[in-house]
Amino acid sequence: MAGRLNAASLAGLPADVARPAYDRRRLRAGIVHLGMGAFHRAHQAPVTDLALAAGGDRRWGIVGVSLRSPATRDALAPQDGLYTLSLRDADAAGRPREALAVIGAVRRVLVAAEDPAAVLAQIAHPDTRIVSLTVTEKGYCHEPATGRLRGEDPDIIHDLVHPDAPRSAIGMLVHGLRARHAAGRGPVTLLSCDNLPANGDTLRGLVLEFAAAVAPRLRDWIARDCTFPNSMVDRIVPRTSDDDRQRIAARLGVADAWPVVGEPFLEWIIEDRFAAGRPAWDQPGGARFVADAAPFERLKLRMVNGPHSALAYLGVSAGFATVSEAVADPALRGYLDALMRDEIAPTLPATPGLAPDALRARLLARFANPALPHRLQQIAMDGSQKLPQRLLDTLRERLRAGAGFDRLALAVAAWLQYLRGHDERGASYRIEDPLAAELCARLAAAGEGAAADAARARALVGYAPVFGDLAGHAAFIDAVARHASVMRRHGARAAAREAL
Ligand code: CS2
Repeated sequence: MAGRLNAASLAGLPADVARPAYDRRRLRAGIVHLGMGAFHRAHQAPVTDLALAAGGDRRWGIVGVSLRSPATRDALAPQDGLYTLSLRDADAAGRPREALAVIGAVRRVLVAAEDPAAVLAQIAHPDTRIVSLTVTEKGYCHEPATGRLRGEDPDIIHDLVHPDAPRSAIGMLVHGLRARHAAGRGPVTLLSCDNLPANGDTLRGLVLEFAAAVAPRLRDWIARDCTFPNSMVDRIVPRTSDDDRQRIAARLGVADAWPVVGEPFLEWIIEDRFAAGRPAWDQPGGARFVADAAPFERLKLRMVNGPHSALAYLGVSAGFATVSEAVADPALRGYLDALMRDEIAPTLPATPGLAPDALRARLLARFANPALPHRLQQIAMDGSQKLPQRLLDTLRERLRAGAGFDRLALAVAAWLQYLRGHDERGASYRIEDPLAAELCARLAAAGEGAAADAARARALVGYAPVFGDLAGHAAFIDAVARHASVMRRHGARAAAREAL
């Protein structure tokens, strides 16, 4: 490919590729975003593009921050921050189709590991009004079961004594706000866009806990003047593959080193509590501002992410690679539908305008999207950080109501099997999880084989950082052990059929 996507090649792109409908040169940098992964670039950045195109308010360009890797910066710098968003699904005949749009909202990308001072200065910059985050669940350095800061986290310990070179997102935020406060600049909004329960409140708790250890006056300023709206984010965004790069370059006629690929579906619900203004993100196809995001976020975590994780663990065990392959299996699909219908949906508030049956059908259709190879292993990673809000809160609510929880227990049993590190056919894989070492050591101590099913279930559920107060729940542990035994002997699909 001869050319490269950048400001100069933009005008020559094919007519069916959408592009920024505003003058990028006049953009100020009102948003600092920590975590420049594919999700941000396929979700908040395109919605910011809609807002920029809709009005004359040029304050809302994005300065992205990668905490560690320079890869995104290296890909986007030669492209003037431009990249392609590809939205893929299938037409009525099942043929893949793809809509391309070049996104212009990202001004530039900083790499914190190379130059932390530049990030702190950007947070303190007078133009900055919003600092948003997609750093994944584990990026909050909190204990999943309680939401409290993990004081023993090496990055947190480091950041308390190295205020000029923080490594963690929390350290970066607090030391950036310290510089901002010291310079007498106004407050900002801190906007979490990760799949955590009450993500804004959770972030606020962690930031204040860390700030209190830095300086009580700083803590008080943040608590009084900065805001932390809760938000719900939803769009399926698999990791970009080299196939994606090649296909997209062929359509653009120039190379794009890092396009992002997602489904057309998008939801973003944000509490309208901003300390220093916000973009008009509420464009058609964009975000919705609400007073209370809690019902939306509960619905999303339980009904989208819960089944996603359940399918990931069962699907990997059964030897499937992608979500669409796994959900095409009648046993897994039937189980997922029953899990949603009988055990998850009853814990949720009614959604105005969307019947529970329609919600389930929509979700299964999103998972079945044949044009979007979404690897199960991507979802399976970091289970210790995901299960509490995706499956265990639902389970607690079922227990409180004296209602059945057998299918939720199968999802936990599937995680237990997953943690063996190999599937039913013996193919092994790496377990990516910040708590993998502790979890695997506990399970290894419990043994393997027929006699160990109950001990392994007890060892897993007894792990308080993930399971909290569920640790001693005998009926739950029995159910997990029973399903794990079926999975071990007859496989994930048999276990799914039995749970129907
Ligand atoms: C997925 C989510 O990777 C995962 O754990 O469950 O990223 C999921 O695709 C999104 O939350 C959908 O909005």
